[in-house]
Amino acid sequence: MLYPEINESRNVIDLGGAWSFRLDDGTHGEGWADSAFISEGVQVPVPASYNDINEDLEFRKHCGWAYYRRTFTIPKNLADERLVLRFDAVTHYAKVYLDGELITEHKGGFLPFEADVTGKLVPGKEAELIVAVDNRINHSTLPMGNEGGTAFFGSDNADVPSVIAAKKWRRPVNLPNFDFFNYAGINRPVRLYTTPMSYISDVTITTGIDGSSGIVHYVITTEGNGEASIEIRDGSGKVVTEGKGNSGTLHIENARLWWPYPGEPYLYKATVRFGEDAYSLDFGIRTVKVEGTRFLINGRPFYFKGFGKHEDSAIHGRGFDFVLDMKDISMIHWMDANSFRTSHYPYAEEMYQLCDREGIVIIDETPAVGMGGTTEDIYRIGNFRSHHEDVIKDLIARDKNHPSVVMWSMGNEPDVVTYPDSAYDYWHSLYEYTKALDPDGRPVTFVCNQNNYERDRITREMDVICINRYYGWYNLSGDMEAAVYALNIELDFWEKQNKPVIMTEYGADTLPGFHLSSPEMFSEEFQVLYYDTINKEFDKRSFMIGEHPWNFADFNTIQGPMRADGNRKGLLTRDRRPKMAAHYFRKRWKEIPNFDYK
Ligand code: BDP
Repeated sequence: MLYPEINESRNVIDLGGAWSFRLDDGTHGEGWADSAFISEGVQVPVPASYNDINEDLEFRKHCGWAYYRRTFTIPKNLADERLVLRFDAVTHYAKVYLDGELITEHKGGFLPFEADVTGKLVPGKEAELIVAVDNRINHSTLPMGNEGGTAFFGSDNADVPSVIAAKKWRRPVNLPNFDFFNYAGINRPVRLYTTPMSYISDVTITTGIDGSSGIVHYVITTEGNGEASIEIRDGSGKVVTEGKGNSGTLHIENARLWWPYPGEPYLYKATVRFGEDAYSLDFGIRTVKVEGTRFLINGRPFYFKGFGKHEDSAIHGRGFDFVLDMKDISMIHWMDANSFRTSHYPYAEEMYQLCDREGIVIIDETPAVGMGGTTEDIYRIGNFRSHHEDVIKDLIARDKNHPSVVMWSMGNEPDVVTYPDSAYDYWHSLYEYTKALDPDGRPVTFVCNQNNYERDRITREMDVICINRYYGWYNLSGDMEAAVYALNIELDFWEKQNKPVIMTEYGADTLPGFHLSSPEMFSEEFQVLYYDTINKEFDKRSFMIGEHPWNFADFNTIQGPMRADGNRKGLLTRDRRPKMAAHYFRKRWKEIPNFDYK
């Protein structure tokens, strides 16, 4: 799906701002949209999560539908244009009403969807837009919520009659089976864009390298009548090659490649035309390949220095925050990191555009997190397979052209139940499905939790083995000697698989300003000791091709006895101030080059 663009043939109207908003009061039920009821509510900003905008506790703990409303009039001079309403992300389920008519609905809170409203939205006449949003999570949603009242943290599942009774008695609550706050609402921009009536609906660009030439394969998908063409310019605006027709292969002599920073992340601009329509996109020439225990970018072995991240900030929640994204890029450069994983859902498209330009490598993850949370086999009882496939399809359709995206992650940490045939069949077939979809043939992985790696049959089948391990934190807590002993036993196992391994999560909760001369858990000194001890082991193993500490920054999560003011494993605080460990990594990563380290 193309990102909305303003250019010679297209217009974009931003529908952000203050919208009327009301939480469902439980009496109206699904999909109900009543202008008067919503208008009596409060004003909230779009885009943003609604949870931290208002002091009423209901905003934070709401479970169910909420309604947004605004009116607008588009200019009369758009009368001959095709009009499309685009929602970049509504979390988690959306029903959209234009002048009372349900025009589209969408499941999944982290990917865009659109509705063609040509003929429905009359230029010059006021229109009413209502968006009903459902934040409920369960065994059919991604991310997944627990059913049956199971809490993520704590010993809430104990066999205590009064607790069991209270769980049945209480109002419905969302019980995420994942460790980040279930921020909801219209989290990313809402825009109306125009195209001519005959238009470009998609562009796919993949690249290769042949000696000093860059090879560019393109496919232009169109609707209506016209001739398709493409023109490629270099950074100075000079046309370097062009082609005619809906698909083809072009060559760029002496091509400049896209390299991760501090290499040059060189971008070319492709301008595609079809009839009256035009669309431009930046792309990079680069290749990605796994060979033995190496991850090759442009044929050279790359070492991942970076983080698991979140889209999370004070007040905005998970709402699109461009200022924060830019700050994060700056902090990534400051720490000499070169990559991150979009744990645990696809991020806003603007972040990928920034990473293309800034030379930051992305492992792009779906929202398949929290799969489990039941003593039963989730693959047999859950109803999520087709949704998972849709999400992968839409993710690749959205992000396929970004040079920064080098690998797909199908999901994070399904519960330990990765051993039975049902789990194997699920992930194995999903891996093949994902592989077949990507025109760029990127490696595919899924991220495995701390489990019985000997019994696990899925992780070892991935192109890159991605493991989250908390030796010294959740187990062998505080005992770094024992943690390293255990880690090495496991690394010996992975060494035999002859595949590249990335530690996609490891970390320790740390309270900034809490100092100890003899490092114990939660102190800044312990966080440094923890990382320093473990990193020394990675350095000894050539198949360990990346380290992604968990997490880039502290983040908000569900309340519970294991979390005080969120998850505190950040190298940075939530407002992006460095803890001691950030300085530690900054020093370490300065010494580790992007390429040929291993
Ligand atoms: C991992 C999860 C991550 C959590 C982290 C933690 O992948 O989402 O935040 O543990 O507990 O298992 O800090």
